Amino acid sequence: MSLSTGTSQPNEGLILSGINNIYSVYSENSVYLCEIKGKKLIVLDNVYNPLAAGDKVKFSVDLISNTKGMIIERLERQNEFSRWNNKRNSPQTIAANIDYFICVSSAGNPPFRPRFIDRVLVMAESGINVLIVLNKSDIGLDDTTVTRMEDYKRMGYNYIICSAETGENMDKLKEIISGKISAFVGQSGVGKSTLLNVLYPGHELKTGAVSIKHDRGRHTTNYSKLIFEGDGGFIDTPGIREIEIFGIKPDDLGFHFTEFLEFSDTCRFQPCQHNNEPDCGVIKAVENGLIHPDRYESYLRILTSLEQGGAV
Ligand SMILES: Nc1nc2c(ncn2[C@@H]2O[C@H](COP(=O)(O)OP(=O)(O)OP(=O)(O)O)[C@@H](O)[C@H]2O)c(=O)[nH]1
Ligand SMILES: [Mg+2]
Ligand SMILES: [Zn+2]
Repeated sequence: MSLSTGTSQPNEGLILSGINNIYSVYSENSVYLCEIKGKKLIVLDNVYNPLAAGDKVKFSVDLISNTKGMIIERLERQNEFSRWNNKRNSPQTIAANIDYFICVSSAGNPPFRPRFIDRVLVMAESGINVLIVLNKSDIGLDDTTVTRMEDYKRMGYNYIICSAETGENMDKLKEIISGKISAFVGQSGVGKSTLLNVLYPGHELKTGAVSIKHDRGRHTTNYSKLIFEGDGGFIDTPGIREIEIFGIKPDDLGFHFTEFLEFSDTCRFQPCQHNNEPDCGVIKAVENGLIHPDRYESYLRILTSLEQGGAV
């Protein structure tokens, strides 16, 4: 047998983070800095940044340094949360193989944006548990915000209203995610890193004032990072301005709005895009106050983008 390659037999590892195509790969209590062999993983043609925090990979260790390696293959994902990256014109996976997707929003500063949550819910695969977190409750909640959260609950999504600042309901959040791998995702400034610093002290994740970030369009957290904690772990991610939807046919979009389902059966046309069609059960439900008009507006906006964008 030849040992001339200078690398180990392939090991299995877990991607903790990736910056400029250098990935931190965790395996058996060590972390290796790895590149992708040949710059492109065969199964993942045309995908910008084909690896995300939480991905499982096969990699070989460079036997001379014993700290570096080459990623050979990405192993099958149990689930993933991805969006379309307009700048790169390609899908971008934000986190993979997660138990809980924590969609973080804030009661204010930056303003509560249910449309962002709607887009997250459309993109979240059925295999992912989504928890909606409304942070910064100490700022004060208006009635419409609370109503929206109750509306999500009726659709089958759980939510927690909390404050990293005062500690309100932080114990409940901790209870839900402990022992699990969770990914904290949301707009910049909603408090993802601050929440994680309260939930898991000791990692000193960087946090930053909202106003400066808004002015400069910068994010305090600048790359996704998986950190182990007890039997689980968490992924802190950089703020995202928008979730661009992709991979859904316009005819199927209605199936991703769970509260539409009980009404879409009665649409005269099947399939129905619930847009201009006569005798549409969904439009009737909106008119009768059974579907929130803002959810329907989210639906129409995404439908338009799917029809125009071609990112399907
Ligand atoms: N009033 C109030 N402010 C909070 C709360 N949680 C976080 N903040 C503040 O909000 C600002 C942004 O917090 P970060 O944790 O940096 O936000 P982030 O979501 O991680 O932002 P990015 O890393 O840019 O995506 C900081 O000034 C925090 O102190 C809260 O519960 N209440
Ligand atoms: Mg952050
Ligand atoms: Zn319809």
